[in-house]
Amino acid sequence: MKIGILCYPTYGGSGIVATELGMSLAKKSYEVHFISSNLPARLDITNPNILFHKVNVQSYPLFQYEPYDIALSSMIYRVVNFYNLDLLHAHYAIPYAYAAFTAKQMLKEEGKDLPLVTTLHGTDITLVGQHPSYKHAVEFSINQSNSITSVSESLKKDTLQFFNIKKEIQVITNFIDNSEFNENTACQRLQFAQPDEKILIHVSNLRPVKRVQNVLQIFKNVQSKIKSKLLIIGEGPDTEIINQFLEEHPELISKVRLLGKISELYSILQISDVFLLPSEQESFGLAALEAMAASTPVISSDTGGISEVNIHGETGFLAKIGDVETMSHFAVTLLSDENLLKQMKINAKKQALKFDLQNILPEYEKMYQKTIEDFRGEF
Ligand code: GMT
Repeated sequence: MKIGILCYPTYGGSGIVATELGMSLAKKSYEVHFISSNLPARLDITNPNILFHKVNVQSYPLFQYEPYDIALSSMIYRVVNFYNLDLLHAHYAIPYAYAAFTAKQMLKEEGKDLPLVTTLHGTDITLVGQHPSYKHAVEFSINQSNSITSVSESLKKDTLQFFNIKKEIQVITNFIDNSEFNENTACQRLQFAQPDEKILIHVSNLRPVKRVQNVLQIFKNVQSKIKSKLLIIGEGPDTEIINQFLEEHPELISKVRLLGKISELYSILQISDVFLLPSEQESFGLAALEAMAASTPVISSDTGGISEVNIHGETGFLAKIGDVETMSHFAVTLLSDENLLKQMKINAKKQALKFDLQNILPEYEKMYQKTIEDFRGEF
């Protein structure tokens, strides 16, 4: 089967899911074509079944904004024509599902067509997709998809509530390859903390929706009771909030380390004691699942689909969005009780195994097969 994957190349969750999915399919001999503005961050291009097609946006002095969506649909059209793809899979409705629909219209003019799968990832529905500037186009392109998948029950519910969707939405959750985590992949704990210190960690693209200020406040409370370090991995618009916080609290400068975008994410998660995810919104929380796969319990806000992954009192704790005091209390409780911490680490790993790639990949494969069969049956 030849699949075209349309996704963001950056470190956001939708791009990561799309990339990991495509790479896993390629290992099973699918021919996978990535179409994106840049090489996706985690894409291993050395697999001969993976091809990458860069969308080239041609600038012109007249253009106030670069017409990425037009260049994208032209590239989709070309790739489908050149390689005879069987199916397109758009990750994130804006602009991928919309551009795929346009490409399909162009192909139809030549008597060609192929089915489109759209996976809804979160902010395309809960945040940006609801803006009046995008809402109608998002709703339209979702409805034009042959199959729609959502990464959690919660996101499915939100989609049906916010949009007039005429098709069934299938939930296929985020997944993790647990085989990438073992004792040999962990880095040296001493690189980041003294033996008597605990490690708190936050990983995100530091957008406002991640509420990094809450991460810092929680850490400030925790470190006043428990010797600890905070590691922050990622880059984004709210990096300055961290610098400002450290300016206001210089005593914490030596305790907080901002590591930026790094490729050793999994090895650092493995030496961490607790993962903080106080997001405003999280359709699933792939970052929490990655932490759990590294046996790291999660303290998160109770929003969106996080409670489908992080089980309160078992794999970590959940509290209301912005309830820094309760989250700090949970962190102190967990980090000061070695037995509880040990048990939650075991539980977190068990939970991550439920979302293992081996369980979720067949769901995607079955959905592709059915989508193609239904599509061909219509002709
Ligand atoms: O979380 C982000 O800011 C990135 C965003 C994306 O679409 O790139 O992630 C969303 O998709 C992930 C993969 O499906 C989910 O695990 C994240 O929960 C979701 N983020 C939000 O809903 C805020």
